[in-house]
Amino acid sequence: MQSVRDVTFQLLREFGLTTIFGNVGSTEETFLKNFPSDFRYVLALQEASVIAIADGFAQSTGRPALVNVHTGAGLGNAMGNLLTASLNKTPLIVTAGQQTREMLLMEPWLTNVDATMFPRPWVKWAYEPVRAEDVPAAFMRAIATALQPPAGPVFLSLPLDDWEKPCVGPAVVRTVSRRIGPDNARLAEFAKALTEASSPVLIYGAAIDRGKGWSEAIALAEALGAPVWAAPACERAPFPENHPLYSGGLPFAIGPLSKKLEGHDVALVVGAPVFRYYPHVPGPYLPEGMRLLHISDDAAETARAPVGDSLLGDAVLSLAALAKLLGEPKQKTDKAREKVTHRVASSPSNGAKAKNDGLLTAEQVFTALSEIRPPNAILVEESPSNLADLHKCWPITEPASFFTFASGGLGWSLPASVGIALAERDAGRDRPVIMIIGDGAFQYSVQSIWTAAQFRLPILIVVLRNGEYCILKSLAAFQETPGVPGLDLPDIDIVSLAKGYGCDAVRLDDLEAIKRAAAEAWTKSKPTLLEIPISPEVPPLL
Ligand SMILES: Cc1ncc(C[n+]2csc(CCOP(=O)(O)OP(=O)(O)O)c2C)c(N)n1
Ligand SMILES: [Mg+2]
Repeated sequence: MQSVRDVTFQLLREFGLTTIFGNVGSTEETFLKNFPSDFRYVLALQEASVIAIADGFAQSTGRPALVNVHTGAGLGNAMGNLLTASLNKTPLIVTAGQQTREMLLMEPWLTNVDATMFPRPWVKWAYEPVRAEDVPAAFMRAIATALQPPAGPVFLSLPLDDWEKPCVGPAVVRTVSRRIGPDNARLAEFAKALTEASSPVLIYGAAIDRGKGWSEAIALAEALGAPVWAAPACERAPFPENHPLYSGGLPFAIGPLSKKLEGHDVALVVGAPVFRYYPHVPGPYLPEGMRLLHISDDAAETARAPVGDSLLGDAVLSLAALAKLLGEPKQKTDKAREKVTHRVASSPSNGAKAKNDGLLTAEQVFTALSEIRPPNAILVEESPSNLADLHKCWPITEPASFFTFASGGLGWSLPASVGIALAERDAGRDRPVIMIIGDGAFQYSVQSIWTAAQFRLPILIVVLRNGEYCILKSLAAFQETPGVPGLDLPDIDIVSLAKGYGCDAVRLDDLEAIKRAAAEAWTKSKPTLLEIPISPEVPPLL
């Protein structure tokens, strides 16, 4: 007779879930016992890193990823990045060990009390099997749930004494659809509204890049001749940023966003929330007289939109179907193109430093790095106060080349870059990965660079050291809250931290040296960190 472990591992093989991202404890050792040689264990030293490495890996492979953390405490450490994975719509099968069933009633050490409540509301489904022999089928249901739209994390709590129990195999293997087709009648209404619009505008979201839909997104934009904005705080780039119809990223505040859409009568949002706002800047949601159409496969997202009419459906299927309904490109292409606000081309770096304090600015650093970046480089970002400069200096021109977090919770991007680099290597693509991060953000999941070093991943990590939580100073000015403590970060030796975890690391304040070090980083078989002191100047928030 097979064991629960045998049947479960066989099911995992069927789904290619042979990499387990984890941090182990006694409640997980029974699951990992005699770890099969065709499986790979990716150890991260803290669970925030475990989840985000898995998230980056899943996004990069386009497939679900399997996570194993240590009962309640490990899940607790994982929660911030679990929230982010949920908003990123990443299918993660998150598992944690549970104490022995026989002792659960009296709650010994390591009991995950109310295990299925703990990860909510950031998982689509949480379950602790009622019987040991239900474990394999629970995995099957977890995989199906994580993959079905909207994709997202699920959680299984697995008592440590289940794995040796007898189990009848093999587990039933099922497949599920990952895309919901749009309703044709509703789609025809949307197409009519777009055709009749005198000046339509498109707002594209991360679901387009997740669904590998750049060509469909371009085809619709060109068929309409409409300008394209990236949705506010978009976690992936949905459209080539060097395309003549690209207008930039929308601001994440109510009033300023609606101002940007002025002059248009119909807006179509595809694959993003309406809208991802952050600071409260009052104003109308939309300019006077505008009709908003919204396409998403997430019914919660379409339900909570404050304005507009929605269509439930996969972003890319809907784009393709709409382009078909619209037919040949319209004459107004040229007119619409004239309206597109072309972004300022970044000026080449000249080696000069900012005048005021002798330190480089983030913009100078980004411009210099952009000059030497390979065209297929992947940019992973978590640099709050410098994001606008980064987008300006570093247009994304290829799909799946920009990743950041959909949540606002720091500590995701550094470990995510590790998962992305691992997936790149697995796939034999080996696209160079550059990770740009603030000195504050770097600290949240810093342990993940050890995993990068252990797996010999040649990630270039650029830490912009302004010695502060700059964006929070901008917010304090914006919110008129002077005197907030805890916004300065003196005395952190980032180079030593990186070396301590096994990375190459150096502090540089000269643009030519930065370019040389960056170009060299991608030729190595280990991560390289550049600590770059930058001006602590605090820019306005919006
Ligand atoms: C988990 C988490 N804790 C705290 C915050 C609040 N927060 C937002 S931005 C920020 C500072 C980021 O500092 P840094 O990375 O140095 O970037 P800078 O603003 O200096 O560019 C903090 C602490 C957060 N977003 N997420
Ligand atoms: Mg900082």
